Amino acid sequence: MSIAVKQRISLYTLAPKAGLNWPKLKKDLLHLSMTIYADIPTLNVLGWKPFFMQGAISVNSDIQTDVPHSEATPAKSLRVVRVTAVQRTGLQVAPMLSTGSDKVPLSGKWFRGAEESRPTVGDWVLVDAYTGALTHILPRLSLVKRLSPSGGGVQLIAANVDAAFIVTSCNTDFSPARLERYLSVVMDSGIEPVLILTKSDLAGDVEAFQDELQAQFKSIASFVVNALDEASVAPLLPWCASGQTIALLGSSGVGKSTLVNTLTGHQVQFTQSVREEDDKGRHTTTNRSLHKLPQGGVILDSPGMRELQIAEAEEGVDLLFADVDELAQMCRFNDCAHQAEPGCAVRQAVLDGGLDPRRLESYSKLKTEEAVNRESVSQRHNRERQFGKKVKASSADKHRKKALED
Ligand SMILES: Nc1nc2c(ncn2[C@@H]2O[C@H](COP(=O)(O)OP(=O)(O)OP(=O)(O)O)[C@@H](O)[C@H]2O)c(=O)[nH]1
Ligand SMILES: [Mg+2]
Ligand SMILES: [Zn+2]
Repeated sequence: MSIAVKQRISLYTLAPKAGLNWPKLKKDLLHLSMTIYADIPTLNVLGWKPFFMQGAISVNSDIQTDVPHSEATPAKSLRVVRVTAVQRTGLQVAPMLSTGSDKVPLSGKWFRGAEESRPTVGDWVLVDAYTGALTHILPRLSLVKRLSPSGGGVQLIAANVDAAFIVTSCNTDFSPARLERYLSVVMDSGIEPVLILTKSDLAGDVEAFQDELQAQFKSIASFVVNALDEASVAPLLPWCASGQTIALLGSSGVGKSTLVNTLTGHQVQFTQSVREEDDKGRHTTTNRSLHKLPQGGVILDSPGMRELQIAEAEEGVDLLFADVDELAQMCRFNDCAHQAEPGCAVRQAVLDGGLDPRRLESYSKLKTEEAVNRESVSQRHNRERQFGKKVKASSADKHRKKALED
């Protein structure tokens, strides 16, 4: 099948006079004349969805879907691939390019600008078939991010995720407040959350964990499993079907990589025992990576998180605490902090026994944290935007001068 509507733009001559960003426009025009090759059956195995085709069409509507990925394409062409890992020097992608490489180096421009404009694991991207360079990131269906632990901006964790397996264990790692952090981030992006408690085989009182899960998160799918045992993780298989992308999130040592190994049926990820004295893991996995599942979906392993500070996840917090949010609408003051204000419907619900004080504490904490972090991220974005404008202006100026000299 070929979708062939060639687009022509005659701005070549107008651009410099109109003060447009000439190098960028030249690059955009170049891509408009490059056919995009998307081997859909091969991409399907990696979690492709028709949604992503829209993004490809917006780059160039000339798309060839009947050329096998392994076949070489003309020099003037772009290939659709998925980012399976991000390394310091570039990306690892699948399927492999016809050059025989699965590496895509990243030029400096991809490290400038807001974090959201950089590629992350799970992204569908376009790569120049001739130079192997990354040209576009296709619009995302979802994005998991947190406040960068190094401070300031956000850190991207994964893109285009359908379901998140939020993993903790039947030991001291289990904490409803910690799970609420993960849930806020995941729900903010419209990703389906699934709570998984591992190490059921090691726990003295599994029922106590099960009861607590039910009491705190009854509307969210949850499972208590032995991650080492295939039969025990079988209830997770409905999320692993073709076209699905699952992200594993949780602290170090909870068994994320163990789940990858059991679900894929292969020892694809290295695992390591936890410290006996406090159940803490040894940060065994250090890179995010994508793995194919026998059921047709793909699963993303990631390093255990020391801390998940939320940012830009206001909607997620409101969704997770929809009951508290609803009560808050009934408070006398619309900026009620639910502390000591008169007419506070939220505190009243706690007094009446209708709202768990722990949930109120968690809600208030996450709301405040999210607002503070969102503000700091937005200030950083503004600074970067200003800086970007300055760089662009000086580069456009240089090109204008050069055009006059020519
Ligand atoms: N008995 C038992 N051991 C488990 C279970 N899940 C994980 N383990 C063990 O716990 C240890 C840590 O598991 P990993 O899979 O490496 O943990 P991880 O979450 O990937 O940790 P990081 O890579 O550090 O983030 C390993 O020794 C696993 O064999 C389980 O359900 N039962
Ligand atoms: Mg691991
Ligand atoms: Zn109130």
